[in-house]
Amino acid sequence: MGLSVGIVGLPNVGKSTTFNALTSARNAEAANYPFCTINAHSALVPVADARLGALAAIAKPKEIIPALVSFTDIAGLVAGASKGEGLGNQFLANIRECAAILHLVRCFDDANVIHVDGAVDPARDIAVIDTELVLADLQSLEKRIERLDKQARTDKKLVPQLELAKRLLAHLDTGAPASAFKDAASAEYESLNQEMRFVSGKPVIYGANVDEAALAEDNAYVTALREYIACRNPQHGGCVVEAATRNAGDAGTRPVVKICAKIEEELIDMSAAERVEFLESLGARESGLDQIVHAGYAALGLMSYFTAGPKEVRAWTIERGTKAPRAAAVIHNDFERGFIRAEVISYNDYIARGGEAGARAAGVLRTEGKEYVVQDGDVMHFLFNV
Ligand SMILES: Nc1nc2c(ncn2[C@@H]2O[C@H](COP(=O)(O)OP(=O)(O)OP(=O)(O)O)[C@@H](O)[C@H]2O)c(=O)[nH]1
Ligand SMILES: [Mg+2]
Repeated sequence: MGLSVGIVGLPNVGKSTTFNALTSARNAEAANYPFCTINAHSALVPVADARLGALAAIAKPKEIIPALVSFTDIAGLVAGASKGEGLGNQFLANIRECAAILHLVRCFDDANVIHVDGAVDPARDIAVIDTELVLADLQSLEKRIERLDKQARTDKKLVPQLELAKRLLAHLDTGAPASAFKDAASAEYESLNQEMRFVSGKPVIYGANVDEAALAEDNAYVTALREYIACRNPQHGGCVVEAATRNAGDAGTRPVVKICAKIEEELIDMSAAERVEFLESLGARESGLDQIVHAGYAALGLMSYFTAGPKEVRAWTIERGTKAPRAAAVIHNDFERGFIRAEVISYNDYIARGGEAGARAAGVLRTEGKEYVVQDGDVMHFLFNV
């Protein structure tokens, strides 16, 4: 498990530039013409977590292994992409594989950078992409319903799923994303989504790609983007979802992260600390990457626990609410199967007591069983049978 983020948006809005900046490697060609990215490029990015350094100062491990987030630079979409316009449908498979979407929106002026629709207009641009994602899901769902319809005639167990699929089809038909579907939390939806991987069902983080000046203070484009997302600007058909029927994760609650891709790309050769300092001098609170990773963790309900010893100090990513045996499976499947118990020290106790021995002596090392819900920052040691 872990966080995988696909960077989605219109052509030429700065997706590859952002990808390069995020992954600190120029492995995606960034160039000033639309459709410069044809194949998806992916890269793993370590998640900055100051707690790892603090744990390592005590455990003195040979290695520090951070959690990793994978980013995928996806080809630009245009209106009609779901029907084969532009680079057409090939983008879909790349989006399906990702857990979350970073929807990058152009929020900068630059006469030298072509906009596929002639002018910068965040609300219109977002609507184009969102519509394509919904249309793509509509198409694949229609086909699935045809098959389900036939199967359900002989296998009555499939009837609830067929009914849910039909309700979802009607919902998508209004232009609303699958993430705003009112039954999105049901078991039938989960199972259908596991198979179909609805592209409009994924959590979205909006990345406003701005110029330097707008890092400190929103420019008019960022304001327009925020208004559109808050659904105060129905001019572009944005208010497809009634406020009362919104679920967490849909348009009303999607986070906005401001990044200046071009600057961050220029900072690639700086150390992480120098980069943050430079960005702070421009009025940004954290680097674009850190903001995106944090927003992604929050959107997907992810958190980290740690293992700490002389060999390594390592962060492991799990969903909030995960019980100890499942959390152990992230390290190794055998750990879940043969789970006996876990020794747990909360992060603050580990630091305050100077490590495991101190925590044990102070009585703050706890023994927890199968029902223990792992907490963010827990330092875990699993005992298991093979
Ligand atoms: N002024 C300015 N230019 C930018 C910024 N971000 C990207 N650009 C430029 O915009 C052009 C397109 O950037 P890319 O990163 O290739 O865009 P893309 O979204 O990957 O485009 P496709 O792959 O064609 O979909 C390049 O010339 C970038 O240098 C920015 O924040 N400010
Ligand atoms: Mg590109």
